[in-house]
Amino acid sequence: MSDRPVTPLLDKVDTPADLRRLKPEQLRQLADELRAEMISVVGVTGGHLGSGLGVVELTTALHYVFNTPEDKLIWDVGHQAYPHKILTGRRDRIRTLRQGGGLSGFTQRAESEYDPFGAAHSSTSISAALGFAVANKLAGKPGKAIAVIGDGSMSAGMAYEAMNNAEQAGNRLVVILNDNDMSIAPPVGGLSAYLARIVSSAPFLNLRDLAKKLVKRLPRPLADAARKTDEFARGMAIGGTLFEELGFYYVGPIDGHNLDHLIPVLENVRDAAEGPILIHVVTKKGHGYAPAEQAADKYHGVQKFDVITGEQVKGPAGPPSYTAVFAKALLAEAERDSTICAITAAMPSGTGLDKFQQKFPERTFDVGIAEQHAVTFAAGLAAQGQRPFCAIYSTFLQRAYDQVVHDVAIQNLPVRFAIDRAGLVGADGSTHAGSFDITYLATLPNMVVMAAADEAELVHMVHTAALYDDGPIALRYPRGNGIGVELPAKPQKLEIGKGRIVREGKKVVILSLGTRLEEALKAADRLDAQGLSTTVADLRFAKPLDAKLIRKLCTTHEVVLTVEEGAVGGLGAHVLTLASDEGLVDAGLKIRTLRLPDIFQAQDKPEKQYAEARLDADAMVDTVLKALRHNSVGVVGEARA
Ligand SMILES: Cc1ncc(C[n+]2csc(CCOP(=O)(O)OP(=O)(O)O)c2C)c(N)n1
Repeated sequence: MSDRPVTPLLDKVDTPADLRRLKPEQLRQLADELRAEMISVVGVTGGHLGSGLGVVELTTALHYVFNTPEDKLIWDVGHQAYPHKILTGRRDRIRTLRQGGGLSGFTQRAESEYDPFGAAHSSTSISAALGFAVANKLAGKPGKAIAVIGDGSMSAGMAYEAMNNAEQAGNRLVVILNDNDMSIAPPVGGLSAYLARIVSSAPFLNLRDLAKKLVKRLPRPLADAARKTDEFARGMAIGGTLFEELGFYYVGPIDGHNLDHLIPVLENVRDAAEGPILIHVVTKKGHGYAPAEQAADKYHGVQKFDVITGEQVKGPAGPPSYTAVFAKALLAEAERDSTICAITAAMPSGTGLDKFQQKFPERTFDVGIAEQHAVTFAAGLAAQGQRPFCAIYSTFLQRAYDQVVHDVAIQNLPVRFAIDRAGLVGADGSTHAGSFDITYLATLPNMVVMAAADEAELVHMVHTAALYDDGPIALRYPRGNGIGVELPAKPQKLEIGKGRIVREGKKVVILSLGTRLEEALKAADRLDAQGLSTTVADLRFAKPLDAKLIRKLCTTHEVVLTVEEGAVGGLGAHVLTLASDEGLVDAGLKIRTLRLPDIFQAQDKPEKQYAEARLDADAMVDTVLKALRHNSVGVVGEARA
C-alpha cells in the first residue's frame, strides 16, 4: 500500500453532476467516504442507519449512471435515502436530519429536485414511478423513472398492483428490488422464501463470472440487439419467473456492494430498448459497520450513538413506554383467554408484540407490510370466534380504512384495534403522525373508540377490549413513555361509553380525551388560581360519547373546552353536534375545541409541536380566558404573539 495521503473525494461532490465527473475507479473510495459520513451523521442525529448503509454503493451507482434529476429516482419509504441526500446538495444540512426546521428523515418533494416523490409509508414507489414514466411517454419526453424498493416493502399488495400495470411504461420504468433479506424484523411470507431461493442458487454464488460474462456479451445500446436483450433479460434470470409473469424483464441477482458489477448492469439497463426491467440487487443491511451488521435489527432505527463502539445513548430511565404497557397487559389477557391472538403488519418490536410472539408464537401473526390484509384477516378470525387484537400504528391503519369500514364495522365483528403512535410523533414528522384515527373511526356506526389518558387507563382499556364481544373496539395511545402512574394490580372492565370526573369545579369544564389530560390538569390549576373554578373530565370514549355526563357538565358550567390529540372531526365535533342537537348552546354556553391544527405539522421536539398545535396548558388557559373575555379564540394553530 502507498503511504500517500488519500485526498477526500466527497468534498468535491456536491451534486450528481460532480459525481459523474469522477472516473469509475474512483467510485470505491467515494462510496467508502459516503458510508463513513453517514455513520458519523447518524451517530449525532439518530435515525435510520442500517438501510442507508446497505445502499451506499447502489446510491452512488444510480446517480453515476442515470441522469438525475431528469431521470426520476424514487426511494420506497425513503428511510434509506440519507446517502442520497448527501450526494444531492444536502450535505451541508445533513446534521439537521429529523430536527425542527431541518432535513426530513424521508424523501420530500419540497426539500430537493432530486426527491421527485415524497414517501415514508411503504410500497408506493413503483406506482409513483409508473406515473412519472407514463407522463413522460404521454409528453414524448425521454426521461426514465427508477423505483428502489426493499424486499420488505415488496410484501405489500400495492407493489404488485403497480407491477401488474407496468408494461405500459416500456423501457422508461426500472424497478430495483433491494433484497437485504430484512424488513425491520426478518421478512415473512412466501415472497421472502422465493427471493431466498433465487439468491442461494448456484449462479448467484458464481456471481463474479456471471457479471463478467454479462459485461462482455452485451452490446450497447441493447436496442440494436433485440435477441441479446432477451438473452440478457431472460437467460440471465434464474428464477425471476414471478416478475416476468408480471411483464418485467428480470435481471439478477446482482451483488449490490460491488460497483464493478453494478455500474455495467445499470448502464445496460439504462440503454435497453425493452422494458420495464426489474433488477434484483442483493445487499446487506448495515453493510460496512460492524455494530450494525451484528445487531439483530441491523440498526434499522437508532438513537444517537458512539461511532467507535456503536453503543447507543440511552435516555434517562423513566416510566415504561405505552407500547410496553400495552404489550404486557395483552399478555396477561392472553394467559387468561386462549382465544386472544395478536396481529402485526411487519412491526413486531414497534408494537411490542415481539414479547407476545415469544410467549404465544402460534397465536401471533406477522403478516408483513400488509395492513389491509391484517384487518380483513382479523375480521375472519373474529367471525370464527377468536378474539384478535390488531396492533397497528395510527398512521398505517389509514391504509386499511376500507377494510375497517367494510369488513369489520358493517359486519359488526369484534376486532380489537390497538392503535399505537396515536397523536404527534416528534422527529418522524407529518407522515407518521397519528392525527386522524379518532376522526375516521368515531364516525363509523358500531365502532367503540377509547383513548387512554395514562398507562393505568391503558391497562383497563386492554382488559375492556378483551372482554368486549359486541362489535369492533379501538384503543389509542401515544408514542413515548407513560407518566409514571402506578399500574393497576387488577385491571377494571370499563363501562362502555362512560367517562370520569377527575377534578371538580364550577365555572369552566375541560373535557379531555387521551394523554393531554395531564396538561388539562395543569391548566385547571392555573385557571383556579385566577378564580376560575375548573372541572376536568376524562371522557375515555370518543364513541359512544358519555352524553349524560356531557349534558350535565354543559348545563352546570359557563365554558366548555374539549381537548384531544387528533384532527378536526373528532371529539370536539361530536360534542358540538350533541350540544347543537340538544340545544345546549342556545342558552349562551361557550364551547371551544382544541385539536390538532389543519396543517401537516413538521417534525420537531414534542413540546414544540404541542405548542404549535395549541395543545398545551398555556393554550388551554388562553382559550378559556379569551372565551370569557371576547367569546372568540382566533385561528387554531396560529403562532402565539
Ligand atoms: C405502510 C407502512 N407500514 C409500515 C411501515 C414501517 N416500516 C418502515 S421501514 C419498514 C421495513 C421496510 O423493509 P424493506 O423494504 O426491506 O427495507 P429495509 O429497511 O430492509 O431497507 C417498515 C415495516 C411503513 N413505513 N409503511
